[in-house]
Amino acid sequence: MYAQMIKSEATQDDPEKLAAFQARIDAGEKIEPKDWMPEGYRKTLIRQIGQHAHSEIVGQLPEGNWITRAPTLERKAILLAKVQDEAGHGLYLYCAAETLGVSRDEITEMLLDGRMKYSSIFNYPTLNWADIGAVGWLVDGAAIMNQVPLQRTSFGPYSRAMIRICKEESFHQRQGYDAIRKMAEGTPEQKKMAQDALNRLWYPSLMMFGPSDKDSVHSAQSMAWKIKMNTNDELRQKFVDQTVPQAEYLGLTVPDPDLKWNEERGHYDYTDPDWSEFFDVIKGNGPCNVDRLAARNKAWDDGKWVRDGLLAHARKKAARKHAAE
Ligand code: FAQ
Repeated sequence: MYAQMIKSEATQDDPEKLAAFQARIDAGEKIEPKDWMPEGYRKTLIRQIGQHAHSEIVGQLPEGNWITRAPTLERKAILLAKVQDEAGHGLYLYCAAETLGVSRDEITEMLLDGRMKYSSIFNYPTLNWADIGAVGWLVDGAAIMNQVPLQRTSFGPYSRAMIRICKEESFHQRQGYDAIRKMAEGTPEQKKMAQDALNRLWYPSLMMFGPSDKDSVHSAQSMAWKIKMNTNDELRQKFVDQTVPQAEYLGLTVPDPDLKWNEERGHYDYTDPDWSEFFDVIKGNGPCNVDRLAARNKAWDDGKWVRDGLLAHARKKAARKHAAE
């Protein structure tokens, strides 16, 4: 419904303004919040930035789950820092979305009542410590692959948020690779856990890039507006090409019997994820959708007294200032 709203409002824009706007995009200019923009551009950005922000926040849950059970003090400190970074990324992105005229409360409520999405990956559970390594390696690895090009996205505040986020994401990916390497080089039981984590998280990680290009409803317009810089399949292929040698280095096997290097294409041929599973997960039927939304709703409800207190304080301060003028 939200997507339909975007399309119908996009058609109401003045053709001359639309052409001038497109010329700015084509010339590589950044669009800033006070510039004229088509309604569809604004709404598409709110959808994508909002979904991205929600992913950072919901993404804290599967990893936060393991902070108290990290195997060493050092791993605990690293994981704690990483999970805090994700909260920071969410905040940068909510701020970027706010410049488009939507409040943080509004888009949070759209997440909480299911009108807005977050990344499908966070609807899969983290069952053991090897999963935490695999999340850093694969999930942050996929996130970086998607986010590095977004540093060049056409909307200024989103682009600037992505530059800061990418610096931290590369540390996240490395800490994950280091954790999974330790498991892969450990006892036979630890190596088995690392392989099992890769088996379960490989296809959900490929799903992070979105549906295949033929089923992607937003890619063409988003790429014309340079909101997105690549298609979903282009980035998925880059991720596969980068990750397979990393798995080989670890002595782990990617769970795809048809995976093979294609000399002619200069890329790996690989098997697509089960797209019916992907669409089912984004409809709310993944293994953890209910738990994730329940946890976010509880946090929102539990924090109401803090928000109310801060608002009351701000109102009182404004009233005092007004009275003194
Ligand atoms: N999950 O037409 P397209 C992170 C939806 S990184 C859920 O191709 P689009 C870091 C899509 O919204 C993860 N829904 O859509 C971290 C649309 O539905 P709608 C977050 C998905 O927008 C690591 C429909 O399918 N990163 O969190 C997914 O052009 C570790 C049709 O799809 C970003 O969000 C999905 N995977 O392309 C944090 C990056 N894929 O809205 C903690 C920015 C598609 O019409 C721990 N986002 N859908 O109802 C993007 O680049 C794009 O939005 C895509 C999707 C590529 C995700």
